[in-house]
Amino acid sequence: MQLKRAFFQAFAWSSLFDLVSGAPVSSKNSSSSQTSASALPSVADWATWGVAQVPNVLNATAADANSLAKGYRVVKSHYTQNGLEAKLKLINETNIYGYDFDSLTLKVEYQSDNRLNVHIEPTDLSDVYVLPEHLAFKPKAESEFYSFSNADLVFTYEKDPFTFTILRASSGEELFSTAGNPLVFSNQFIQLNTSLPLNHTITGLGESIHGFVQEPGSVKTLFANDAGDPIDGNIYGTHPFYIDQRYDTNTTHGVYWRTSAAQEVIIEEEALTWRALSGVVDLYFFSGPTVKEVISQYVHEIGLPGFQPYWSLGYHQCRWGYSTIQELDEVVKTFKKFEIPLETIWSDIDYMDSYKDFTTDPHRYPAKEFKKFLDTIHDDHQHYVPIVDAAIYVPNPNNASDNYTVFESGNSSETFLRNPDGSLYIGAVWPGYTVFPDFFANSTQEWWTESFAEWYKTIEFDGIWLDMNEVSSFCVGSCGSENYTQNPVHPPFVVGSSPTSYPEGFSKSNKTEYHSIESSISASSASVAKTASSSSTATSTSSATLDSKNTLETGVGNINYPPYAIYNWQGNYDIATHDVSPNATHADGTLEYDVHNLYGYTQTNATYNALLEIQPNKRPFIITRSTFAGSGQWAGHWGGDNNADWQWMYFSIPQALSFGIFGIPFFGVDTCGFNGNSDSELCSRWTQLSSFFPFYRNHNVLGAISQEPYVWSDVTEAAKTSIGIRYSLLPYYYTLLQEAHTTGLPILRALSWQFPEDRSLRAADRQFFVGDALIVTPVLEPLVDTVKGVFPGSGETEVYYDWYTQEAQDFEAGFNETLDAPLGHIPLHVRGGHILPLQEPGYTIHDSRKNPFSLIVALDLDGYASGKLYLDDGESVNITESLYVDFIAEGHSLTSAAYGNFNASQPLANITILGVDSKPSNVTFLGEEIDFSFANNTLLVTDLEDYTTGGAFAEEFVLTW
Ligand code: MIG
Repeated sequence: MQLKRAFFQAFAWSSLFDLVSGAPVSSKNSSSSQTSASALPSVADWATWGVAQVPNVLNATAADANSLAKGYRVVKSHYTQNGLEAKLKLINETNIYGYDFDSLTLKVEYQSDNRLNVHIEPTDLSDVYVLPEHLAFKPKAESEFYSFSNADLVFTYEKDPFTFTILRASSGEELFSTAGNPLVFSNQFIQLNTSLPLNHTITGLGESIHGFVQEPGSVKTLFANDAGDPIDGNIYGTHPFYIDQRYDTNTTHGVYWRTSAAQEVIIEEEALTWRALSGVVDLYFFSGPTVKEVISQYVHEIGLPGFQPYWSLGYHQCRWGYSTIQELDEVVKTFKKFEIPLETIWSDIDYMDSYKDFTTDPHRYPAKEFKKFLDTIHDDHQHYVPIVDAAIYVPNPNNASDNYTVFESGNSSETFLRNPDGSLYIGAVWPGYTVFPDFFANSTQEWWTESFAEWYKTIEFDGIWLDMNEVSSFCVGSCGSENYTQNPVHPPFVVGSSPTSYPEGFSKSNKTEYHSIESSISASSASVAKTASSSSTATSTSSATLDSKNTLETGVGNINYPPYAIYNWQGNYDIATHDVSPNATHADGTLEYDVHNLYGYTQTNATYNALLEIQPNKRPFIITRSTFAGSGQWAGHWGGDNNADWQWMYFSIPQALSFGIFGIPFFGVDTCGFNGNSDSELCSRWTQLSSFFPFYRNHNVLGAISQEPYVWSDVTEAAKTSIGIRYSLLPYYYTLLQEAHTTGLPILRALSWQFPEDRSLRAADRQFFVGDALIVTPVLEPLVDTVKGVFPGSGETEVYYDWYTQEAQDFEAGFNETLDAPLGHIPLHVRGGHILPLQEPGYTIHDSRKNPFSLIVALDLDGYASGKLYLDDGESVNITESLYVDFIAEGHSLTSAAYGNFNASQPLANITILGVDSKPSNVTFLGEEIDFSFANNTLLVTDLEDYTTGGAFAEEFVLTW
């Protein structure tokens, strides 16, 4: 942990809060009941910031469990039909961060040739939370008896003290070994420590903003948290899974700890320490041996990604601050005016009546006009997705006109989280005092479904955006319990002031504008500096006055202040800051402490079920903020509150690659940046980068200057170019969506997955592949017109073609090439050996799907290429009609073979073949000689429509040259 960096981020974080505080709310953005926070009863300071903790990793004098604990010894063991079972006995009580369990049960299960489970739990389970199977899939043995002969993973152990090692049978290599380190297992602290080889390559472990590889020195906190994308801090989701790519043996394995506990992982030069604050040890090892196999093996076990509807691949526009339905309508019209494709228009919390879920503001978004608007966009084959927050407003019981049926019906069917004494847990979010749906309670699904169904009668949404589901609460504890009759209160800060920050290159690229706003910029940096120094004083004062709340307790332990303080990226590091507190209690008695990381996950599941109920044969489209292992089954994810700065644009790449690992391939970030003002250069580059991400949405914070692609002419042009490329690639993207859904393979792929033998690519995260065929090399910095990129194997085994010129590039393997990249141009290359199915772009996905197909065949150095296409109606859940097409080019001929019953009636227009040695003497299609053109080793045939009137792929075809 780099202390300096941590402090810097604490400043950034508090300055962010500063952005939304202090200034009066502009009338444009305020809702009827919103006013300055100071005028209303609000929550006390402690209830906002929590109680100061010293995170263990920042405490130089903290006890080191690894050197103090004595561990366990094996007292009894026996083999089972697919592994081993043993009793472990505590050697000596040390009770460092919790009360040690005296007796443990170890179960080792060989589940398949490539999967092994190590499960350790206290023999007496009375004070332990064991994650039930109905909440998160528990990988199962493939058969009752395991033959062991083909196992690639082997479990070995030492008895006294107990340590264990996982070996790879084929190489004898140690993949995971606790040798030399005691197992620590207490009621509030579990620790495993494995050795790692020097120069290891660890990826995964989310969610946080970081470079792709988790380098030594990283502390990863796994605790769902509403924090605006601090570098290395814990943010919205939790993914207790890592991949260990070994270059010496060219093999890769993965490790998953199936737990919902708060965790911390510390990565060092030669070790990885994994800590959890509750639960049991339930480790799964996946043997790969390739990275892609590891990902696929893991994702199969946590739940394959849901199949997104075809239209989800279109361009999405969103912002916080579309304050009226007229404004929303204007945005849609302006897109059309500028001929920029718009598939989906989104609403942030602006549409709500005083921020209450399932309502619309009667003045700014009157239901009648809202409906008219939705009818129009639906007629135009466009889509609408509104935000839904997790918290539910609690009306003032003393004010009869303050009624809110969503609360009343939820409350009467007991669907909300409670305090330990059984009263409602009342926190605070945008609407004021709020309660939180308890997705463990029996009646919650029905109430949640009903709330959506009822609302759908007036607002015909096409998908749902789930926010604030970490679950976020602006105060510590049940702060509203005593005073919720004083509602409405609002967040302890006021929203809506205009950011005065701009991206790094702005002062140079926008000299005139910069000079005219310079004074406000320097004023804002002065205020940031002030916040910084005051918060540093605050930090030291509070740690000096820190009371010793983090004490040991027996039973379930000290829930609110666990003895081991994790490095939680929030004010005072308190785990109750800015989210529902650990002692909030679920209907079945489960404490939020044990399942905090599952809140968004269970809510996403319930939302998926609700949408299916409303439209049983339409694939639910959900984007959710908080995710857990398996959330991909129901939703995609966006990268949260990033900043309109160049580095956050870069971070979107490793974040996307990581979410591919986590089984959530449908990922994208707030294009052009959320916090702060964007500018035309950043927005142009970002719009082009995001056009290659599965989820492509522009989103902006309240108060920031507009950043729709029509705002700056440079961006308009850049957007048209790259949206055009994306839409022409839709059949390729849709095929990748289907592949992700059926195999778990990510859509965006790291260079190190595509070329696993090349160590120089281990951390490459400024470029990425889309599927296997395309490599994107975006500009990630201001004021440049070139970009560097690597093209693995080039000139040796590989050839890459420039997308725009279609010419084979004279690149050199292992060399950092400099590519031309003037503003508005994003370098894109096709890797030889692949065939891309394309379709002529239209304004919407619906229009695009009506246009003719075409193919790009990029031959490899041996004149070979292959590719595939998947098609269906794009929205059914139960798919009864589908089409699979395989393409192969070799020996101067291209064949297509289709099977399936989906009728893709659009004809084939063109075929382009890249890398043809010399001009052919003739070209035939379906046996007939046809016209062609040839230049720069590219063969182009056009006007194939007449031959394919029954549909491009209805008949198998052969093209020869
Ligand atoms: O506390 O709904 O990440 O995308 O614009 C802020 C307002 C709440 C956080 C989301 C962001 C959204 C914002 N929300």
